[in-house]
Order: sequence, then C-alpha cells, then structure tokens
Amino acid sequence: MKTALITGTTSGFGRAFAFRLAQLGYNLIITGRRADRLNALTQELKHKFPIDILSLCFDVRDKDACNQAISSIPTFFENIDILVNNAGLAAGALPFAESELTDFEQMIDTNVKGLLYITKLIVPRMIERKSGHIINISSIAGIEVYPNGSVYCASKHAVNAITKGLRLDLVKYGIKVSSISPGMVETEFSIVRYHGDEEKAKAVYSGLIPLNAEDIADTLEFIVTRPAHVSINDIQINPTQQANTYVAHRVN
Ligand code: NDP
Ligand code: 8X3
Repeated sequence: MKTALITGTTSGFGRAFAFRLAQLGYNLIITGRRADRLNALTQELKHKFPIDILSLCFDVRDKDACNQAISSIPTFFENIDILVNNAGLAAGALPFAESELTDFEQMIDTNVKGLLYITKLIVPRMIERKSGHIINISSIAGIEVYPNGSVYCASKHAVNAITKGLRLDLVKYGIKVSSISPGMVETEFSIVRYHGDEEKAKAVYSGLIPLNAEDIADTLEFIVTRPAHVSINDIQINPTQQANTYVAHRVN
C-alpha cells in the first residue's frame, strides 16, 4: 500500500484530501495543530477505511517541531509516495499600511517557510527511492494580485516559484511536482482570514456558489490518478461565477 502525508488535515481541503486518499487506498500521515480534531479524524478514517493512519500534531512554522515530527515517522510509514503541502492561511484583508506585521509574518512563516521545512525533509527520501509526487496547494492568488492581499498573494506566488523550481530539480529522479490553484472555496479559510468574524467571512461568498472542499479533492484525485508518464503541472479552478480574483458575478 502507498502512503500519503498531508499537512493541515483538521479542516477544509486537508480533511477532504484525507478522506479521498483513504478511499483511494493510501495509508495516511495526517497533520495539524489541533490535537482534538486530529484524534477525531483518525477515529473517523479508521472506522471507514481499512488503512493505517499516523497522526502528527505540530506547527509547520516551528522548524524543530517539523524535524522532530518527520523523524518520528516509524519505518512502516517512511516511504512517502505523496506529499500534499496544504497547511496554510490568509491573515487579514486590509490595505498594506493598515495591516498587522504579525499577520504578514504568520502567512510567510506558514505558507512559505512551513512548506519549505516539510518539503526539505521529505524530498531526500523521494530522491533515494527515485519516486514520489509533491502537490503544493497554491491559489489563484499565486497567479494574480488583488487589493488588500499583497502578502497572501506574495506567499502563493512564492509557492508557485518553489513548485516550478522543484519540478526542474526533481525531473531527473522521476518525481512529479504539481500544484492546485483554487479561487473561492468555502472552508474555514475566510473565518481564519477575518480573525473569527463569521459575518465578514460569509460575505465573501454572498451572491455566488463557491467551490467546496470536495471540488478540490476531486482535483487532487485527478492529479494523483494519472498514469506514471503523465504529470499535471497546475490546475487553476474557480467557481463558475468567479472570473478572476476581483470579477465575480454575484446575484443577490
Ligand atoms: P482551512 O482554514 O479550512 O484549513 C487550513 C488548514 O491548515 C487547517 O487544517 C489548519 O490546521 C492548517 N494550518 C494552518 N496553519 C498551520 C500551522 N501553522 N501549522 C500546521 N497546520 C496549519 O483552510 P483551507 O482548507 O481553505 O486552506 C487550505 C489551503 O488551501 C491553504 O494553503 C490555503 O491558502 C489554500 N487555499 C484556500 C482557498 C480557499 O478559498 N479556501 C483557495 C485557494 C487556496 P490547524 O489550525 O489545526 O493547525
Ligand atoms: C484563496 C483564494 O481569492 O481569497 O487562496 O485569494 S483568494
């Protein structure tokens, strides 16, 4: 059986990815900071699927915690076939001058540095086996820049550069490197972005039907089920009512 490591499985895309990859028969390494949710997810997955699950609770911003978590992986799970770098967030949606520096730091530390810490630990294992697939969760924000989103957009532009660079460096080992770049998907993303303000979060999707986490799991499934000779570089996926980051057809 193959093994997949997914970061950020306590909510949203990551949780949906865990169910989808379990359904496809992967043993799972699930991660996140909220231990209660990780434990509940482990139980749910075990109940539904005949797979093995390892749960690792840590903050991807903490380099030592990443080292510790990855080096604690037992032999049984050590051959990681798929790495999904999903943990991430937007923090704040204000003009640059009014934004909090701590929000900027949280986005860069999670979306960019956290992704690098995990990838740096897993890539050597993939190189050794000359096999593997890295899927980075980027965003339409990695392709376009929108007002009040400069640093989130910068973090996802960085993810795209890292994805392209990894692809160049890993092609000789037969390792696939893909990304998924969604537009609006209703998860806990906007609640987190607006620091818990559920009303503001809901307004993001007013008058349109956003994507949901299952739509992104469908995209992941397509990417990981291609034949060995096919590598999907990036899939950019939006709600039908969203043309780009700032043009949406809202019907109220
Ligand atoms: P959610 O807020 O629902 O989920 C985010 C996940 O990331 C949670 O499981 C959270 O777990 C984890 N996470 C956040 N910070 C950390 C951290 N420091 N250490 C470890 N885990 C962390 O959002 P989504 O599912 O929507 O977002 C997933 C990814 O998709 C993100 O990278 C986001 O940027 C991207 N994305 C989202 C879009 C959207 O519209 N929803 C569109 C395009 C891209 P915990 O809090 O337990 O640590
Ligand atoms: C999340 C999508 O449009 O809020 O990455 O940046 S958007």
